[in-house]
Amino acid sequence: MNTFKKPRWLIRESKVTNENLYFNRREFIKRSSIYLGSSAIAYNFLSKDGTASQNNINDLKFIKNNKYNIISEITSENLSTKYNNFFEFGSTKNIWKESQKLDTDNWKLKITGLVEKSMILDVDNLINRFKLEERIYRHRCVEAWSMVVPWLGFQMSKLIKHCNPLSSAKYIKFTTFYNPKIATEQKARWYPWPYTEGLTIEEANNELSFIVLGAYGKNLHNQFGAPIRLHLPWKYGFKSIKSIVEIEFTDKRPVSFWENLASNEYGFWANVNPAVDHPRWSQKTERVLGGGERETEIYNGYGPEVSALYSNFSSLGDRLFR
Ligand SMILES: Nc1nc2c(c(=O)[nH]1)N[C@H]1C(S)=C(S)[C@@H](COP(=O)(O)O)O[C@H]1N2
Ligand SMILES: [Mo]
Repeated sequence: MNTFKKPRWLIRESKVTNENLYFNRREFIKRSSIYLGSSAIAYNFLSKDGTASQNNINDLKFIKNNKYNIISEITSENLSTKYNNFFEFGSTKNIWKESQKLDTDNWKLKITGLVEKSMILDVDNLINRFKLEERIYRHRCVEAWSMVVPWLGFQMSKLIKHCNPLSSAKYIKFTTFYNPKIATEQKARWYPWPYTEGLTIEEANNELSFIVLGAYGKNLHNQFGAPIRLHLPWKYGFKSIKSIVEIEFTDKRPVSFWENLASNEYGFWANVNPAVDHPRWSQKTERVLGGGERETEIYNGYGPEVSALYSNFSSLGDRLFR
């Protein structure tokens, strides 16, 4: 069992309320610089070895969204950035050095498919338009390990609105970059590269669906899926696709990378549920990065936010959770 211990700095920050979300421009600049300062204090003590060998890691401005701060210990940056799944760079957890080869400068995000007008956005566009907030989310990998990360980003619903999807758009398909020259695992022909993922429009518009551009107060580490990834805390980790180059609105349900490889093990929905085992292992508990074990919760503990999405889906049975 996990003992829920609040880090000291979180208790201090908890004085800050949700009002901070409703700010005017001047207040934003003033407050965000305060957070910038405090984040530097908070995360530097968590990370013992420097990040000097990693690309382009700079502090970012953001506001805290305390609505989603879970009462649990944040995984130290040193652990969460050294234990990653990013199969483009290798099939072990130790890909952080390999992933530094990814050049994230001048990254373009294409918006395509069933939208009023296709668009190309860049990272600065996104940050300037949508502003960054910090959300501390639980992450539960289908392999039964978990972590807690302070992500920086914005609610996906804001981006969807900006894209003006047509009413015929029912799903969103996300695609990761394809560049076998630097991501050498992409030379393996038996994988259906590039990595893709999908959501229904309703799921993508849920308040929890988060476009991530940073973590631990800084812009995103390459191994976390720089410069743009998703985080969907109620779903198994493989749905949270990294290093996104394209968001396509479509009327067909996308077939994701893992579903394509093994649809009986990794389905489209992949909602966390301790009661539905993976065909090869139990999902009842999870190994917490940094130590300990905890009981896995349905929807990874986010049922209040997301269970209504699935109230008419009982006919899917276990498919909803695999
Ligand atoms: N493009 C891409 N996205 C990906 C993956 C991947 O291999 N490639 N792995 C997924 C899996 S299985 C998990 S658990 C998370 C891991 O995220 P983390 O390395 O930030 O912990 O990313 C997901 N997104
Ligand atoms: Mo995963």
